[in-house]
Amino acid sequence: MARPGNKIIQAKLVLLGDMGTGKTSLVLRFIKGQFYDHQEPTIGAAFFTQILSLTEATVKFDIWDTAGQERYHSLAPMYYRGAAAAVVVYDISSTDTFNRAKKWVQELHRQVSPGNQNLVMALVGNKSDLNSHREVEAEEAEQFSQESGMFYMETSAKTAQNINELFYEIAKRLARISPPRSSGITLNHETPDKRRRFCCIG
Ligand SMILES: Nc1nc2c(ncn2[C@@H]2O[C@H](COP(=O)(O)OP(=O)(O)OP(=O)(O)O)[C@@H](O)[C@H]2O)c(=O)[nH]1
Ligand SMILES: [Mg+2]
Repeated sequence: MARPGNKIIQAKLVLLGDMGTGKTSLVLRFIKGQFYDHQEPTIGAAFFTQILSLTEATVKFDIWDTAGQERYHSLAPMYYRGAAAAVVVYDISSTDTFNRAKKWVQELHRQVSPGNQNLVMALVGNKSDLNSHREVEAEEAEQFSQESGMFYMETSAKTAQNINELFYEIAKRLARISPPRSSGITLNHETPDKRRRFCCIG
């Protein structure tokens, strides 16, 4: 529930990353508190909504969970265009997925962030429970995220480690950069020349 007088922000969030890194699992853990050992690969994309209440704002997330399989790559711009937040996920036990994450970050920088300085970007090393099989050192990922204007977090959809923290951190950053309260209602529709990233109901 929104607190009286509290700012309401509607924000599109997109998850990107290689197949099998745990994007769907992260979202299901966050929204439903569930985890499946045999999560089905996503086809195209899946859509979820979730509301987070902070002291300073209520954030309504429209979450687009994209499919990591290469054959769906060409669909990705549909989901990251107009996004207020992008979460790029890799699996800490796979260097290949980290390299793929770097490619996603490059694509986001090319396609989205030049006209969108306020895009909140997170680099997520998922499957932190597989630490004994780690292939990507946290320091390397942290350094890459800093160079790329992102924040970095390691999560586990399996154990729930840092899942809520991840979405709260994004919500806090969105609240910080969202436009000041307005009296009207602006829906999150996209105009041909300028796609709005926020929706504020004062
Ligand atoms: N050990 C462990 N396994 C995980 C974790 N997160 C996801 N998995 C497993 O990894 C596999 C892939 O998870 P998904 O959530 O389907 O991955 P995805 O990134 O959505 O994959 P695509 O939809 O194909 O892009 C599943 O078998 C999950 O159970 C985690 O934090 N730890
Ligand atoms: Mg998926």
